[in-house]
Order: sequence, then structure tokens, then C-alpha cells
Amino acid sequence: MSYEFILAEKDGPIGVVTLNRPPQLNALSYGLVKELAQAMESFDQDPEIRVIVLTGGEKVFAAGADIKEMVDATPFDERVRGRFDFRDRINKISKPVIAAVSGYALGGGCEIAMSCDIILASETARFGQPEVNLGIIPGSGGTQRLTRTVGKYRAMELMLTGDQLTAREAERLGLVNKVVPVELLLEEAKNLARKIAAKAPLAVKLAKEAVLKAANTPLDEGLEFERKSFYLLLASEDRKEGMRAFLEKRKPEFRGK
Ligand code: CO8
Repeated sequence: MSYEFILAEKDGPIGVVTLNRPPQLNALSYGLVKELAQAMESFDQDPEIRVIVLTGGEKVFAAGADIKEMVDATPFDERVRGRFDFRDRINKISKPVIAAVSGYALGGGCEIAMSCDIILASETARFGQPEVNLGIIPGSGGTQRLTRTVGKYRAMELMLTGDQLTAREAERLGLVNKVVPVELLLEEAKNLARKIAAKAPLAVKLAKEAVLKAANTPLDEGLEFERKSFYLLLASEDRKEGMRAFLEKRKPEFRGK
């Protein structure tokens, strides 16, 4: 499939999606968000792909929702266009998604990064929720995901001032897994993706689901989900292969079954 506002390419078991509206700092127009949902779903359904890397290139991740598109929008326009329906579809991707963030990740851009599973950042990355400068608040998970990640007081300050975090600050606050030089960012993300892609796909899928449950469920319910997933994986061919390979001192060959 060819896209207008993003690039989507395969690199072995990795699906790389690049936001691609550089003159607008990858502002998240409806068209872009729609294509992003389509591309990510297409990789999610592709049996050759095991991990998705989402990036905006070296200069900018995304400077937020497209303000030009929003300036005259009524609540009804927004609802009919269904921006959040596309966002919800992005949140439902079942394969691991690694965000490779360089430059600005602001507003909806920060929110898209936070809805990924792992965030790698270049030294130039800047994270923020500047919506308050526009008279709005984050609309795509920022108030909840940022608060759960960095805690109430830092999230409150960021949300109320619109200030930005540097990559190092974000790393210290647990918002970023690792900071790397800009020229190495995509390769580092792909290396990490390859490492995950070599693991048993069903185990990876259920591990992701179980970790995500931790944010949304009481402990007892999360533990129950974990236990059921554990039993389920005992029935997979890959777990037999994984355990046998360990005992036979060889590399496992996982088939996602
Ligand atoms: N929307 C539309 N155009 C944008 C946006 C944007 N968010 N950000 C930058 N641009 C455009 C500028 O208008 C400019 O275009 P032109 O060259 O035609 O004038 C071009 O990109 C370059 O921008 P600047 O000249 O401003 O570049 P600077 O380097 O001086 O500044 C900044 C970079 C700091 C990133 C600045 O552009 C900025 O503050 N941008 C707006 C950031 C912002 O407020 N983001 C939040 C938007 S609201 C939001 O995201 C709500 C989320 C709702 C959910 C979304 C679900 C997908």
C-alpha cells in the first residue's frame, strides 16, 4: 500500500513506520493519523512482521495535532472526522511497538510516543504537552499516561505550564528507556526490535498484554490474567521448542505456534 503522509517499509521481521510531513513538523493531520492506523494494523496482521518501529525521522517526531485543521473545528466536526477512532486503533496493536523519538514529541506526538511499548530517544528529543497554550488539554491519553509514568506532581507541572522535557530528563523520569546519539537512533531501535523478534511470538504477545493490564486493572485481576496466560503458553509448540533448545544447548527456532 502506498501512503501520502507516512512511509512504511519492512526490514526482515521489523515493520518501520515513519511519519512524513517534514515541512509541518509531522503535525498529525487526520490523513496522517488515518494512514498511521492503517499501516500499523497492516503490520500487525502481517505474519512476517514481529515488531513495529515508529519514528518521525531524525529532525522531529511530531509537533502534535495539526492546529491548522483544528482551528475552526466544532466538537461535532471532530467527532464526525473520527480522529480518536484512529487513535484507538493504534492503541490496539498487539505486536510490540518501539517509538524512536528525535526532536519534538509534543501534544498528540508525545501521546503517540507514550502509547508505544518502549521509547528510545535521541539526545535532541523534547517531550511536552503544550495544549494549555492553545486553550485545550491533551485529548489522546496525555493526562493519564504521563501521570502514570512520571507521577502526579511532575505531570501536573508539565500539563499546566506546557514546558518541555529534554531527552535526559525524560529518561530520568522513566518516560524514555534509553537516550542515544541521533545518528544511531533508528539502528538502536531496530537492534532492540530484532532482539524481541527472535523471541517466541505468542509469549511476546501475552507478555505485552499482561504488562498493559498492570495499568488498567486491580492487582488480583492482573495476577489472574498473568496466570491464565502462563497456562495458555504451556500449550504452545514454541514453549516446548524453547525449553528443549535450552536443555539441548542450542538456539530455539520459534514459529509463533
Ligand atoms: N500543527 C500545524 N502546523 C504546525 C504544528 C502543528 N501542531 N507545529 C508546527 N507546525 C508548522 C508551523 O506552522 C510552521 O509552518 P509554516 O512554515 O507554514 O509557517 C512549520 O510547522 C514549522 O514550525 P515553526 O516555524 O513553529 O518551527 P519552530 O522550530 O520555530 O517551532 C515548535 C517548533 C516549538 C514545535 C512550534 O512549531 C510549536 O509550538 N508547534 C505547536 C506545538 C503544539 O502546540 N502541539 C500541540 C497541538 S494540540 C494537540 O496535539 C492535541 C492532541 C489531540 C489528540 C491528537 C490525536 C492524534
